[in-house]
Amino acid sequence: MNDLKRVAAIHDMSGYGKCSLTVVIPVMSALGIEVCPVPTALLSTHTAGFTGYTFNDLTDDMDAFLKHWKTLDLNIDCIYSGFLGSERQIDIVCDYIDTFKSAMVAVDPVMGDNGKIYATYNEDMCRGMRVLAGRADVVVPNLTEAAYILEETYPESGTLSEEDALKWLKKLCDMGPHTAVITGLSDGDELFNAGYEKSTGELTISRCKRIPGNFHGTGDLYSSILISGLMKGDSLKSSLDKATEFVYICAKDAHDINLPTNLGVRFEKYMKQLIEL
Ligand code: PXL
Repeated sequence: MNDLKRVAAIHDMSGYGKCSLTVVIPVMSALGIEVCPVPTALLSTHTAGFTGYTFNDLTDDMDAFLKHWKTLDLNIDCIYSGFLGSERQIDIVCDYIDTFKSAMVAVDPVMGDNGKIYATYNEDMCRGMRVLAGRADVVVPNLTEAAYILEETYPESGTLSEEDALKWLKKLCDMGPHTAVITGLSDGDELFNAGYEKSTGELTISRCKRIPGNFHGTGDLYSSILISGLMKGDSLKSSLDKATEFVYICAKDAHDINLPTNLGVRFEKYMKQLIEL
């Protein structure tokens, strides 16, 4: 019997500066998930902290992948979307959701960071992302993305109290998802990730020591571990804890060796630990 869970991973492929598929594929595979990539765009590097990168939009291929997959006897357990390259891609992700009706839909609404939207995003895409987040079962924004989705003001403090995080998480779930997680909140010298499930109505918090620096690709790393856990039936608390701990290990490593933040973290060195967490 094939008991591997299978994810359609809808993210870009950036050649250098680890993020998206170069994180999603190794990390989810290590955690025992079969990854079927649906590349949204092909870039020479990611867009944060590099200039002059190439960007090849793969919207037509995403459509063609789905057309072909529809002809196969293909079961998808989870549709997991991340960085999208155009407004039409948001509609295509919705077509995947309509096709693989029993799949869990996990949306990491990769739109921005530190209160700012990424260079490749525009207002129409933000509107589309709101619609897509509403169709998700699980949504995993950082604070910037949560603010855009909820049309809330990005807090000047760059974070939320646990009490406000709960309010925002409930609002995210009011849009459709049964589970919402806001990543990268902070509280003094601690970082926390906050989760909420409609079914229990409880706030779930995972904490670690805050490492200075905003390391690229850690959002993709976090979501990939969290979603792998949820796909395997682990609890929200255990999935949040595992993702928080592993991202901490990788961020600490990057900080300790002064790795430039645009290069992504060295998760490769800690894969064994990831599996054993
Ligand atoms: O990790 C988020 C991300 C993914 N893909 C591309 C990006 C970014 C963030 O900048 O540029 C291409």
